[in-house]
Amino acid sequence: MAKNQAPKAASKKPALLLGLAGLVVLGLAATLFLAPYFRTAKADQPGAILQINMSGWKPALVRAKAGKPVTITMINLDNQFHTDGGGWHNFVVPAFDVEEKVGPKLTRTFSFTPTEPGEYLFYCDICCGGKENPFMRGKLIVS
Ligand SMILES: [Cu+2]
Repeated sequence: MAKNQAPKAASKKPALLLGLAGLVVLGLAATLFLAPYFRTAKADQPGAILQINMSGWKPALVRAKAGKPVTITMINLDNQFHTDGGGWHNFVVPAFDVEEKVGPKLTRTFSFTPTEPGEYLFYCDICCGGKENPFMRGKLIVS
């Protein structure tokens, strides 16, 4: 005598929609949070935005013109809890007497003027073996 009842599929719909909305919100939040970490400099601009952390420079290339100021923005992604260097990094170019430091989780912008065309090494010598560590090195191309 039992009546056939229609399955209660309709009642599951609101939960599914709520779940999807939650995923969309999480996706947006993640995108906003991560955006600065994927921002990189254009290769042809007279300067560079460089991210630095324990795994190295990104990008590890700076282009400049001889006799023209080049502006570097260093974004330090490391925090102060790194045992090696306390999360500090620096940007060193001995050829042009440049040595600029950036503290943990901070951004630092500075300029210098390369005087001679050529390819030069830049590096961080605060952490992780410094200049001897290939990850702490980058190339400065002056044309
Ligand atoms: Cu470093």
